Amino acid sequence: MALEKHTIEQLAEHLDNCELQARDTPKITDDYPDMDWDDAYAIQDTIRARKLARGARIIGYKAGLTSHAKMKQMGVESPVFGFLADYFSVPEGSAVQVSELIHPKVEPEIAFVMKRALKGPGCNIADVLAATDFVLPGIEVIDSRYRDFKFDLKSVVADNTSASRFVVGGQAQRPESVDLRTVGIVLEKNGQPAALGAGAAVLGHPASAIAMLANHLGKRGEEIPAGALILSGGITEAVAVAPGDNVCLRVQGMGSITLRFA
Ligand code: OOG
Ligand code: MG
Repeated sequence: MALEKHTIEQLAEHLDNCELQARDTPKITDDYPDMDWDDAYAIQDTIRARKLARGARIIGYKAGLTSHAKMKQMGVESPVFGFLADYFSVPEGSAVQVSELIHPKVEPEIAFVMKRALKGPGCNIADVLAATDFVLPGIEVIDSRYRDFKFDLKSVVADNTSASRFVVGGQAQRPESVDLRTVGIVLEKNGQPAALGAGAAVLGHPASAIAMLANHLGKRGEEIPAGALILSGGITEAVAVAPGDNVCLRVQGMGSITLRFA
């Protein structure tokens, strides 16, 4: 660790407040260029502890930057992991208030719900599928706290990987009844296709993102608990949204979900 404990606490408070007050900030590595990976995850963990102390529950995890489209869009080259708090979840078909956010973008994702705990190291796609209860479509609303979405990997990890809101829905499927590599998706904005892709865009198979998450947590002595909901990462580049927009994600064989922005 390169940062002092009080600096980690101060940065966590700053980023948590930026989220709650919908304020942006320059990326934190501008002031702390020596920050290391442990510091970045320690800041994220401190943000999680602050939310738990305020009464939020942690319901799962997210993987991010798991597709080439996303890595290219953000100019980075490896996946990152964050947590999902209960209040990030919005009901299917409801309206997200843009005034509560900074500069939201939507991402088409495949969500996993686990029936058994999964602990790395050594987890692979087969282990993930065997531990999965069901998979279903998800739209993640990301909202980096960094000005103009300009960040590096350590800054984005500290900022809980831009996590903000998400919706899951459509028709859940058992993992053995869909081929998540070839499953096609269309993300529509105001009735027009805005992005299209297939599951394999996420690390060859969306379950690889879950395996990487389990292996990442395993290194820290943690595991994915049974019942966790996990977003496996944007299949396409993220699409900016504004008040008045209607977004619909259609996933082959898994129905569709909609979200409005007001
Ligand atoms: C980081 C979060 C990326 C995904 O699915 O790739 C992410 C960002 O682009 O702000 O959630
Ligand atoms: Mg995402």
